[in-house]
Amino acid sequence: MDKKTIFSGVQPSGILTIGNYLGAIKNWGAFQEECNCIFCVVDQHAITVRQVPADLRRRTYETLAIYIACGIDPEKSTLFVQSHVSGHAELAWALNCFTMYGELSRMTQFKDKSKKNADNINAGLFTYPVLMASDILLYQTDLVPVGQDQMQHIELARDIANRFNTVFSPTFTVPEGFIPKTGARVMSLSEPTKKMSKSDENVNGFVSLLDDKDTIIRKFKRAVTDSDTVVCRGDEKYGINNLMNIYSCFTGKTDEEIVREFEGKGYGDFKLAVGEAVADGLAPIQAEFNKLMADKSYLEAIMKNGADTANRMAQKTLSKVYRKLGFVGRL
Ligand code: AQP
Repeated sequence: MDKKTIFSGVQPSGILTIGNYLGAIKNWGAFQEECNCIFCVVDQHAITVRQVPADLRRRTYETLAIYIACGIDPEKSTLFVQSHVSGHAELAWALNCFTMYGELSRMTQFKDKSKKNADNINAGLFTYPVLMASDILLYQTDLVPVGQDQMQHIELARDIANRFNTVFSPTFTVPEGFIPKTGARVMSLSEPTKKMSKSDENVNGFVSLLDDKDTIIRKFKRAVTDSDTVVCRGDEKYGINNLMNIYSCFTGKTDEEIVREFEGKGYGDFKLAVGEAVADGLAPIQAEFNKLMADKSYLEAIMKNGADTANRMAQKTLSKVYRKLGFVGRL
């Protein structure tokens, strides 16, 4: 049987958070042995929001180093930078013509980001899901491991693929989303009804994968909770529910075990324990990250090899699409 193809990516729009880690990257490694894995640093998505060019460049390297530090093996997976493979933008143009204005208007992320960036509601922000569909469909992807917030975009990618396949003939594999059981939606520490985001202006809302131990513990100590004192889940206990999810992801403990562990103790003890578990969990990733960042030429060799491999796969799909659309092939 053919190996399944897995595709996913993260925008280098900030330093990656434990949300990006638990919702996405942490789950990618498990596919490497059995599947054809393609992981991309999606820099073209990042410019839908204004970026400082030097920061974007640095974060592109950092994001690639984080992928590897989190266990993605460049010998087993294809790792590359989106803007190095022109097929993403090219397919996006074609797929724009198979995506409806109404569909894009319903995207929750577009609505949220339009509110956050009211002075820059550009067309790229609106058509972002089409570029994402292109990322996925270009590689005939079977499975896309992402956090909960991206499921709406995956649904749209499926609709676009089905539409194109129906208008012409089967061209694209129709992808499925893969959401982890825990960690699919890590919430902000300062506003626990809102998802944790790397571009949050409030740095206390997120824990970055590169935060040092003191910073991590301080951020958890300040985490917004409720006025109850018992460590257990509750419908309105958004902050504690979130901390229990994070603690469970980093320690592997069940809810029952967590409740038992903190019986008779207060929120203060719990927050400290969560901070310590996260800091300990991130320490080996940070050590590996620092080593990788000291060897830029190694990262560049991975980017180059990855782009060559990805480009070969991308061109196959793109030429199929162009032929079906009726474009005269380049002579
Ligand atoms: N809070 C989260 N909990 C679980 N998963 C999350 N992801 C993002 N936030 C959480 C998952 O991380 C992957 C990469 O996301 P992205 O960078 O492509 O875009 P995003 O979803 O918009 O992530 P951010 O951190 O919120 O970025 P900014 O601030 O730039 O918009 C995806 O799989 C996503 O589901």
